[in-house]
Amino acid sequence: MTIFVLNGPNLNLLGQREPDIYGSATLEQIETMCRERAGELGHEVDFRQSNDEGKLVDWIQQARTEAQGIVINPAALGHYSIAIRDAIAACDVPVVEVHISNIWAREEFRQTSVISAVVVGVISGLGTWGYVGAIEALAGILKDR
Ligand code: CA2
Repeated sequence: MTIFVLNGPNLNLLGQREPDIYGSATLEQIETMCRERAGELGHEVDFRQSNDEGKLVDWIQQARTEAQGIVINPAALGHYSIAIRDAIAACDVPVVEVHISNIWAREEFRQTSVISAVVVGVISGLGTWGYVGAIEALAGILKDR
């Protein structure tokens, strides 16, 4: 079974700037962590990043037929993108929202997520471990089905 791990704008910069907020791991290292844990649980990971909102919407739509679940760090889009929210609401596979930082402990404009109400759950503030936790949760949810 395939899990899409989708990453939004600027996450390609991880590991290069703001390590105090986002840690020192690169997106490539996060991909390796996800792939390894998913493999142990019998799943494949399709790991993607885009700075383009429309591309993320396309990938969420694609997951309907090509994946069994989605882990998404929508980055800043999570705070305002109704297009991402609508795509998730229509995608028919379980979605877990991940944020590396604790969005509720940051600026007020980051404390709202417009997608949280249409995902199965949210992990925020656990650093890159949040991605691994999301993979584990999805594997459990898919097993229970
Ligand atoms: O904590 C998270 O994972 C965020 O989704 C990361 C987003 C931010 O807009 C959200 O509020 C919380 C930012 C991703 C950009 O990451 C950077 C990494 C290094 C340098 C600059 C940006």
